[in-house]
Amino acid sequence: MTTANLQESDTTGDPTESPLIVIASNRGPYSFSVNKDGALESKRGSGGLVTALGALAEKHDVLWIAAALGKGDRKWVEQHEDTVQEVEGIKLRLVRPTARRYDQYYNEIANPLLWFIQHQLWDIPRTPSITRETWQAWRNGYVAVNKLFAEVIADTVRTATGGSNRPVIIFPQDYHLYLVPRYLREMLGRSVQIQPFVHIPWPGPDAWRVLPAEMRNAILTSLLQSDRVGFHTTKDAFNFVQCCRFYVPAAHSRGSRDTIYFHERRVKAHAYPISVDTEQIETLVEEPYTRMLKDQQITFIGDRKLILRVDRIEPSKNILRGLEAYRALLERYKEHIGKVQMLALLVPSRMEVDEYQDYLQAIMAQAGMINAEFSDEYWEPVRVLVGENYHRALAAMQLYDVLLVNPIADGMNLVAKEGALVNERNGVLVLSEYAGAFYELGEKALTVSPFDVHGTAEAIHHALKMQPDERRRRAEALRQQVKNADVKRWFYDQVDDALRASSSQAKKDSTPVTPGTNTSAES
Ligand code: GDG
Repeated sequence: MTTANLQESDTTGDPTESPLIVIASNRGPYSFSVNKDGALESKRGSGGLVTALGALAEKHDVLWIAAALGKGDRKWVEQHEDTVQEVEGIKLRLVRPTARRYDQYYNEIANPLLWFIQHQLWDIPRTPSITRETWQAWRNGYVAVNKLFAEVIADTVRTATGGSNRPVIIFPQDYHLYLVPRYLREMLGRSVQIQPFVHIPWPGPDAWRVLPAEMRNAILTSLLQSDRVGFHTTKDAFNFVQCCRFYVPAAHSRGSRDTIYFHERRVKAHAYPISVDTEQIETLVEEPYTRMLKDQQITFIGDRKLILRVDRIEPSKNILRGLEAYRALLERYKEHIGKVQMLALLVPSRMEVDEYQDYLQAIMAQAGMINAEFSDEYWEPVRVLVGENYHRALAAMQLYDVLLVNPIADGMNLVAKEGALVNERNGVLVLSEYAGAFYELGEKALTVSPFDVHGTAEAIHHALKMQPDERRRRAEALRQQVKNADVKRWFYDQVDDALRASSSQAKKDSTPVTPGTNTSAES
């Protein structure tokens, strides 16, 4: 859908009003810091979600609500006295929980518990261990911060609509904000569309058994206060339906794979596969800085074949088994020795957490061992670059012969899509069947089980030996797939569905209710 028809859509009781779209996420599109003159400077944020929504919010009437993360953010909020401000075209308001509550919500519940459950990263005999502190963090941190988010969203919506009939669609993003739908419904009633999107995998009921029933039910029944819940794949949506059926007594699916009936309301679980901003990426690769980095990399690679990976330093990305597979490749197929170059571009993430530090140390040790075993005076088989540089990642993505994307679990994995879009060497994608991207790109990639180190080594070998015609055919098909469904489509498909539901809700509200009428938002 385009902006034009977004504004023309016949939506609620007052179709002349364009919708108010509210995005709520933990991390905002900008962060603020105090420069040496004491003034506040804004910096565009990083991460998949911001990459996806950033450009869109600049072009459309979107209001974004996020948490104030650092000192600069808090100063920005103080300066603006909790009002909405426009920053480089984005209307922004920041939520300000206390540092203690934020720490409990983010560092004790969202990341160590929910992320680990949804990526199934447990070492079950030892972790997780839900202690009294975890319960305190749940109640005083996660629940409280979600409630605060809902209060700020409700207040902002009331101010922005001024009691008019303007359609309001609220998109709470990701696992940090699972309880927002429940509180928003209590505060704003059924007049708004609430449509959360879950960016990470949603596993089936068994994975959720590690979460105590009170927490699990709070999450599920809150999401069931939404009008619709968005996921990357139909598998995630199906798993959500199964979890609700299994754990929530009042939830029924009536045989459906994508719908839950909860207290006579219908809640849809729908797949909206996220993608990349193709226009923005095509501009970035043309920038002189990216070109300069690309030239440097061309010199570094020489006439070797490039095996690339680009990831946050994150156990779910399966970087260690990727290195093991590379070692297995060099051991089994000696013909590649000296003829290939592995480049791992790793972006620091959650480095204050012990497990993440240990994981980086293990990666460096593993890479070091491969280099110790196979290098010669002219060749270093693995180069690991740790640091944040998106331009460098885009430069390398243009040059790979093989892109290795082998996560244990991944909501989507935008690197697979960016690589497909910008690569200039008809590179082959070696893709885990547990990345969300598998459902769109799997047929044109070489797919692997992330646990199968031998199979991954074989796939890399196959990719390196693939005939030029087949490489071209696959690369072209991948590129087309990404071009045909970019991030705008992801966003507008959700807006479209929400507007339709909003319109049908408005019609129902204006129809006298007779006993036995189905009160669902969609029929
Ligand atoms: C979560 C889900 C889902 C690379 N180097 C740098 C940098 N990048 C870019 C990548 C890519 C993005 O960051 C990372 O996105 P991913 O999708 O790979 O992974 P997550 O960060 O785990 O994102 C994921 C996503 O949300 C969207 O829903 O796909 O499954 O886990 O675009 O190229 N970005 C910056 N500096 C770098 O050095 N800023």
